[in-house]
Amino acid sequence: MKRPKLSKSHLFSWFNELIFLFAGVKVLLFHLFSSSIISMGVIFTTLGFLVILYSFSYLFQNKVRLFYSYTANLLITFILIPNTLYLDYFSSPLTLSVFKQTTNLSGLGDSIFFLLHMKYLLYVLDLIVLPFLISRNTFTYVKRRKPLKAFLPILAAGIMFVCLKPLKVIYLDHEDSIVKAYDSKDFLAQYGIFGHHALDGYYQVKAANFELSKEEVNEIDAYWEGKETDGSADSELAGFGKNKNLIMIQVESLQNFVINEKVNGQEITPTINALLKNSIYFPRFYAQTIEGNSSDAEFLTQTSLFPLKTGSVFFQYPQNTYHSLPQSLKDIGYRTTAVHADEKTFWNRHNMYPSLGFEDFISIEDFSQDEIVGMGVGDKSMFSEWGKQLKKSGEQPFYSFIVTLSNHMPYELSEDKQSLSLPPKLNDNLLGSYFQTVRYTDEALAVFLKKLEEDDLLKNSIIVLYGDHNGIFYKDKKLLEDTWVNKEISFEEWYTKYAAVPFIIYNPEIEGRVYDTVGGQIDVYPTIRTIMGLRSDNNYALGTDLLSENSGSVIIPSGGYVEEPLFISNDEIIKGLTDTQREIIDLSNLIIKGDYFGTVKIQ
Ligand code: GP9
Ligand code: MN
Repeated sequence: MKRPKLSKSHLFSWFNELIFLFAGVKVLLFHLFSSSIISMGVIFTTLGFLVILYSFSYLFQNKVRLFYSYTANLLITFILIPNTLYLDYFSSPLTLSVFKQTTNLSGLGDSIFFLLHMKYLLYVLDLIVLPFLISRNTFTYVKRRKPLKAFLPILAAGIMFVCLKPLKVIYLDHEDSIVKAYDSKDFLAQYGIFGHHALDGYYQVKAANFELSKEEVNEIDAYWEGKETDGSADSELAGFGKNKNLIMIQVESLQNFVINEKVNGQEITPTINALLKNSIYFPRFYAQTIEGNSSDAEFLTQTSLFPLKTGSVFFQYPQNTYHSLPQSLKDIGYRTTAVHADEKTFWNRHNMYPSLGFEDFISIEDFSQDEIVGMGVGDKSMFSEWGKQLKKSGEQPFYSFIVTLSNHMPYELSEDKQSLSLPPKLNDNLLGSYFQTVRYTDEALAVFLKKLEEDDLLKNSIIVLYGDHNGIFYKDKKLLEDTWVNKEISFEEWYTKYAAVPFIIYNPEIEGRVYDTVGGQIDVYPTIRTIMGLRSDNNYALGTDLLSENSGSVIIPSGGYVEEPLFISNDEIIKGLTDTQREIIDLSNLIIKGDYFGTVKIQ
């Protein structure tokens, strides 16, 4: 049977659907152009948003209907094009905070022509052709007498699609949040571009609507006023670092128990052990990170505030004003640089670092990438390339904050990079692998120190080194007992000897000394502030100067590396926190959420 030929008017009755089909194709093009992942979450959420937009077209008729759909398509195009360019340039999709941090946009402005490609014409082709076709043809869609009958079920279908992924995450995967974000591309990878903007908008509005009440401001003010001022101005190291360069190295997963330890007669950390001869060394120092892992450690040491109890400060409050170590150094003329040889968008560092006061951020993209270990550039290449760069830049004094990466779970290192010969018990187990990567990072440090010495930078620099958090956890205790210490490790022993991370302050002119004082990452800024001669008339730090006699305890919040919070002092380990200790963490969360330094204490 001969099929009836589609009449022209029949064909144009599908015009409206065609407009949305084009919009869908453009989203697909966006994923191809920007090499963004197309996961099931992306497909369902994007389809859902498109269907919701489409459902509203049932409320209009004839050309008004087409006008509505055309506008929807135009809007989508306006979302896709800037995101494509921004992703190309910054490897991250646009967020509302980008518009607050205009430095990012001006960077793009200079290169906009360089970023435009002919292929992007595909984004606008339909927008050019459609008006022409619409105006040349009659289009009839008479609104149904009861438009809600079509609109409502289609809208419901759209909403259902949008909800599919969140429902799966909560009810099937039993996660407590619909999104787990480690990278600023994660919303996009999990929920597509519309989902990304919806989630970003939700978090931004939530953050913007939080305002500190008068009582809360008073409470924070009273805390600073009541806080004992750091009492170590007369410590022999107070002001020792004045006008010297500061190099702070956050070592991934470095625990204290490997220091001065040998395996099969070989030192695990020969470089660090040698440094101790000219360092003040805190072996009873603890990580206080929560859900933000490395990024929380960075936050703690640079601002002396506790991280958020849930989620990550780097993601949720990158636009705040912070009272921080880099900012204080920048204010007195230091050149401040953060170095982390992973993608710059990882943990949203590219947005957070400028707010912390870092003028430059050197990330994986800036390295030759000739040696990749685990998640990014190997520490040896990183230290060697950055070491060369430091002198070249010629600017002194500088503050260089370096975050290492190679000693990261699961501690995989190719055989040619392994220096330790391990006993059979440690071969092919987590602890043995950990020793190998710790040793690799320690050797990388030696490369860096050698370069600093050659360039005559060592004497004029204070070098600070600490571990960001544990790499071998309480849950791995059995492994340590069976393959390393050959005896049971008690809870107390674990927390006094194994859970600590090192904190070391080195300069060739310092006389080596071990401080038994208990401390934590929150104490880094106040301690370094004293050494760098940065004492100011305010005392905006929740931590304590570890050189002062007020120090000697640490609050370890739960959620990161301990199951229940701990309070550790020079002579006891207490499970759980008192109300006063909890209140300090709450106070810190208020300071962050209310942007206290940006809205109350404008500096
Ligand atoms: C990578 C580094 C990873 O950039 O932050 O460390 P983690 O946060 O997983 O501890
Ligand atoms: Mn880490």
